[in-house]
Amino acid sequence: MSKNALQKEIEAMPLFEAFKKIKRLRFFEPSLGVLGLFVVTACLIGGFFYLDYRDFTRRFGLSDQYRKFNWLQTKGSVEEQRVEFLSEKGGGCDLFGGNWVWDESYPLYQSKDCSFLDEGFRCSENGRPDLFYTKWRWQPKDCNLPRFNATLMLEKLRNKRLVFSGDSIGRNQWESLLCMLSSAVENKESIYEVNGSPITKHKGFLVFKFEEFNCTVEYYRAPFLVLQSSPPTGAPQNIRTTLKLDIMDWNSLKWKDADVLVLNTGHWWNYEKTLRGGCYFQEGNKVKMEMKVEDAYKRAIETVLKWIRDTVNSSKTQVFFRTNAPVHFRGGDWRNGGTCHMETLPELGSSLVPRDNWSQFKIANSLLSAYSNTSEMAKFKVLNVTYMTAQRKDGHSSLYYLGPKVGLAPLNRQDCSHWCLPGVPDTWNELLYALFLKHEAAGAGTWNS
Ligand SMILES: *[C@@H]1O[C@H](CO)[C@@H](O)[C@H](O)[C@H]1NC(C)=O
Ligand SMILES: *[C@@H]1O[C@H](CO)[C@@H](O)[C@H](O)[C@H]1NC(C)=O
Ligand SMILES: *[C@@H]1O[C@H](CO)[C@@H](O)[C@H](O)[C@H]1NC(C)=O
Ligand SMILES: *[C@@H]1O[C@H](CO)[C@@H](O)[C@H](O)[C@H]1NC(C)=O
Ligand SMILES: *[C@@H]1O[C@H](CO)[C@@H](O)[C@H](O)[C@H]1NC(C)=O
Ligand SMILES: CC(=O)N[C@H]1CO[C@H](CO)[C@@H](O)[C@@H]1O
Repeated sequence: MSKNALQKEIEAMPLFEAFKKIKRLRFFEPSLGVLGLFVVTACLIGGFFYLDYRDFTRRFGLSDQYRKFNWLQTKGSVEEQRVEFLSEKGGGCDLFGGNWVWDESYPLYQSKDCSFLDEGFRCSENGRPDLFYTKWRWQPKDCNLPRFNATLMLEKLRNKRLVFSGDSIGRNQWESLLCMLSSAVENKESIYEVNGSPITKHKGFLVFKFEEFNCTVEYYRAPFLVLQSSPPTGAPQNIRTTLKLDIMDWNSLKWKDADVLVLNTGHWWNYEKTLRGGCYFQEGNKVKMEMKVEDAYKRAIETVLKWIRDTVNSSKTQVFFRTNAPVHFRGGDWRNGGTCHMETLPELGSSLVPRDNWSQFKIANSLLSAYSNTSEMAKFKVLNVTYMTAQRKDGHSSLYYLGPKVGLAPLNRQDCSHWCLPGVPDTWNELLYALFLKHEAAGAGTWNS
């Protein structure tokens, strides 16, 4: 997108027009201009809040909910009946079925207090005006999650390695956890990348050390988890690279000895990011020219699951496979003007996983359920965030990913796949925290929770 086109886009916005007019006014008549700016700003801000609030109460019958809540309080509330997940009785609870509930005590941190965030996730600092998206807590239906305690988690991670491997949504979650954990560390200088690499736009891997606790929280970029490399010699010219569906990414050598490992893959398994760019699929020595993306995706997940079974020492390593986080482009996708910038509230009633990549969700889901069921594979846990996350169309970076200096992104170039921080990935980490503590309490090596 050229600068001119961007400029045009911005000029198309009435809000900017208004500000420009005010600026001109100010040029001629300073005091009147300042007053005008003040009044208009006040009206705009007031308007945002008024509209949001009305929308909010109307759509979700908040007043009704409060009444219900009061009634429940006097009759012995549902909250009280729920067991604590970490208690002995909480063991069988499904953490992934539940609701988003409004909670004034959120978010868990502020982005301005956390230096471990890509600019692209700092939505509020980049001009996102609403904050509702930071205020939702996940409430499982049958039990209560423990409140996140960064100190406790760091103590449990002492002398350990926690590794995230996957695509940029995995990076999103990793940065969220860095912020959540660092909120408990007074001396921020004591948290650093071991090779001195900067966090922004860095490819490859990053290893952050929490010195006081001698633990590292690491991220490896591996959008496919399996190996992407040169094609075999003699392959046709249009093949630039191949994905070896039966071989893990080379970095997996570094993942397998982690104490906690969180894997994800999904967003890159589409035509655009593979075949279109000359990246074909390979099994053994053979390039499978005809293989469809979905079949390749299935093969790759199988390879990952077999690697967990055969290579990872489950007495040492807790493995989590995070399911895909749905995207929320309304009326298109990232190339052709799909939007999500008007979404300020979750879809509380239902969990609509978008049709788009439904087949992909189904593939991962059926494989993961089948494998996680068999006793020999009870070596990993599914972080089953797809359904809960599908409700959070309000949580994306949308127009607010370019940094405070550049300003808003053009309306037709929105990011409705990554997530603002603080925000939705914090919740994935609260679930990770709960499962991690449960496992620690049970004694390492057992998944009998
Ligand atoms: C968090 O955990 C630490 C270490 O176990 C403990 O001392 C502290 O009281 C906990 N904080 C809260 C708010 O529970
Ligand atoms: C720090 O943790 C690593 C494992 O990540 C361990 O090998 C090492 O011995 C620990 N160092 C100290 C001083 O405990
Ligand atoms: C697996 O990890 C445990 C705990 O760290 C260790 O005692 C055991 O020797 C490891 N097993 C193998 C085969 O490496
Ligand atoms: C994830 O949760 C959904 C909804 O509760 C369920 O239908 C699905 O089978 C679960 N998937 C896995 C892999 O556990
Ligand atoms: C997993 O096991 C449960 C009970 O053990 C069974 O009800 C369920 O159908 C199984 N799921 C799959 C996908 O095999
Ligand atoms: C939005 C998105 O990623 N859509 C993809 C879903 O999967 C199909 C088939 O794999 C692709 O063609 C779409 O591009």
